[in-house]
Amino acid sequence: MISRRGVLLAAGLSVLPSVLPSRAVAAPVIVKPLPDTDFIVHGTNAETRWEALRGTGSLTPVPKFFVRNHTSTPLLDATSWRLEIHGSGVARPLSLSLRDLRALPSCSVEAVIECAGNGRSFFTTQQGQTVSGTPWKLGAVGNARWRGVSLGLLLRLAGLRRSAVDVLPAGLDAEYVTGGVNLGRVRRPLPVSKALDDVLVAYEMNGEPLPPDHGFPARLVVPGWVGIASIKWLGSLEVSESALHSPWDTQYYRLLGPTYPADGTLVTSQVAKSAFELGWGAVVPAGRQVLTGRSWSPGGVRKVEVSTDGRSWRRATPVSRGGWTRWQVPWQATPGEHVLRARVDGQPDESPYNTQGYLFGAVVRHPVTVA
Ligand SMILES: Nc1nc2c(c(=O)[nH]1)N[C@H]1C(S)=C(S)[C@@H](COP(=O)(O)O)O[C@H]1N2
Ligand SMILES: [Mo]
Repeated sequence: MISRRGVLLAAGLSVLPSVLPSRAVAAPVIVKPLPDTDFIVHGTNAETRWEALRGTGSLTPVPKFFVRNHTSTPLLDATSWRLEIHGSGVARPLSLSLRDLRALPSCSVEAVIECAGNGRSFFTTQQGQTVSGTPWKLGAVGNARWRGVSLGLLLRLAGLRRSAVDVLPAGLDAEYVTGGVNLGRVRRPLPVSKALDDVLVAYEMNGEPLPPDHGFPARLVVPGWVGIASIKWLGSLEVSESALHSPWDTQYYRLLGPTYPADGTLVTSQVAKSAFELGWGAVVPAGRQVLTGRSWSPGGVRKVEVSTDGRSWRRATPVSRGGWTRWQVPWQATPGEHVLRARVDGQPDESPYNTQGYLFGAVVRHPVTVA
């Protein structure tokens, strides 16, 4: 990528500090390294390779955690950063520094963040349907321990009014321009009921300060809801007595298509999924193997089953629980082509079609070669 400085230099202009944006400096789209062994890159986004999770614990190591950026990761200055809480729904607007935020009582939660479009490519490869959006396999998901301040506490400190209905968190990354239209800051409304339930303004991920790609210095973590709810690089929270909207709840993140109402159905919770810790089309040695994988569901994981023969199902043994459940199952692998399947309570064989390919929840048929 050519930096802004590079563009200006190429145009023969001198670069004065005053022409550079004060809040963010030019940076690559994603700051952290994206080794091919750990990631599949899709434009400004990178999904985790499932085989890269084998042998790791329940928490996704931060260097392997998927990144979904509408534009690029901003490098924000922690000392000048502020979180503004304002709007008709609060009696005492607040402007908090990172130090203020860190001085408040904190709590932590282990939670999965998963893109609404995770698994989208299977609408096409498994169901023969055409959908728009990033063709993720199953790697647009990660599980971390997040620490921060309860959003409910912040809203109460700001004098939340009983009449407040919606909260609109907005990011400090660049405005999102698509198809020649500027949609403004990445932002998406959240009803006050969810905001008061289990939402966190997080400044730590797996015990370390949030890294730039995952929202430094603070992001929202909205457990159980699609990833877009967990706004990164949080700069403001508008609280309102009337409904708030943005293109991220009116245009995107709606289920649209023949079986949905004309203006679509809003996407909020995720759906259950399962994945093997194996590459797509992996080559597995013949003989006694242990298949490992993970299942996750906003409703919790009870029973996980695996099929290795295209017909019958066996119970997998849970290895650990938490944001997701790790499991394993023995397999006597015989040479040839095989299709592995894993399913968690009630995972269907087919996902309802929607034009933007959200919420793929069907059992994925995972091809492997035993050699
Ligand atoms: N400000 C901002 N917040 C954002 C995004 C973004 O582009 N900008 N992407 C959202 C989407 S679509 C997802 S799936 C998650 C991804 O979080 P991660 O990159 O930390 O994995 O962040 C969400 N929060
Ligand atoms: Mo997403």
